[in-house]
Amino acid sequence: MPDHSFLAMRQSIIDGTPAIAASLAERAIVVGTPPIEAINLGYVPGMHEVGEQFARGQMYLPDMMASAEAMRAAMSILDPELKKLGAERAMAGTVILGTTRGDIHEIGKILVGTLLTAHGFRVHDLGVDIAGEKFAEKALELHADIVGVSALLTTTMRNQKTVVEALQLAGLRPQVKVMVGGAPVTRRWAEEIGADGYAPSAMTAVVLARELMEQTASSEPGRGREFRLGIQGREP
Ligand code: HCB
Repeated sequence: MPDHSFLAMRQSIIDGTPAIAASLAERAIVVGTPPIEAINLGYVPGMHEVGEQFARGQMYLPDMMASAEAMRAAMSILDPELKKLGAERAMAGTVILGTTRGDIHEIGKILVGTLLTAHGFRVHDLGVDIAGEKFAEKALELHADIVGVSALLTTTMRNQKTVVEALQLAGLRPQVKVMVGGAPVTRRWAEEIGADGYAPSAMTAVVLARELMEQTASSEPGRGREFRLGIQGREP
């Protein structure tokens, strides 16, 4: 796909125009652009620009909401295409995803869920503003291998720690790995709160999830069998 198409996608996010964002996504599919390229080279850079303009006071909350709507419109077209890849694969592991308590940012988390699904993981998305205990309850119910916690605000990232604590309290910590992410989150923060890993993007979240499954497989041989079947597909 030519560069100007990616620039148009980026601009549709900055302008907050869902109809244009969606029609560019449809066009991308028709011309055979890999959905992940459209996301990474077109739409996500638009979202980053929006964040920067908001920080500089050049954009306001309603503008940011319109941009989020445009992103969702594009994702609603690209998401099913990405997920089709996962349907052809063996199960790689079960992941519970959610945005932490007090935080309603969901776009990055949805993207992580889509790519994990595309790479054979079974994903259960709890949504936004989720308390630590809810993560633990669902992890227990679905025998999750990994819990992925998103936080976009410096004020809510500390709630990622409450997820680790809730899993500990439920006695699940030995078998459930925790990965954290979100704009303000760092590897150092992940270490500080006792998480098993940090991923700065959806692509690296897939790589990390696979590494975490490998760790589980080597510590519990029977449990990793599905994962080893699952990694036979295309690399992220
Ligand atoms: Co929001 N917001 N926002 N916001 N927002 C940010 C996050 C700021 C950085 C903007 C800024 O000031 N530059 C800022 C936070 C500052 C801070 O705390 N350091 C901010 C603020 C201040 C606020 C409000 C407080 C504004 C207000 O009300 N005055 C408010 C808070 C509401 C709340 O949560 N309680 C608010 C509201 C909103 C919305 C509702 C308008 C909208 C969200 C809509 C939605 O998600 N449905 C919004 C948006 C869109 C943003 C920005 C512009 C984009 C976020 C986004 O979608 N990024 C964001 C600016 C920015 O982040 N640069 C801004 C794109 C995705 C693809 O990236 O980082 O989320 P991502 O996810 C990546 C990555 O981190 C990783 O993979 C993802 C995919 O590649 N990842 C994981 C994420 N989670 C992971 C979990 C894992 O386990 C592994 C990897």
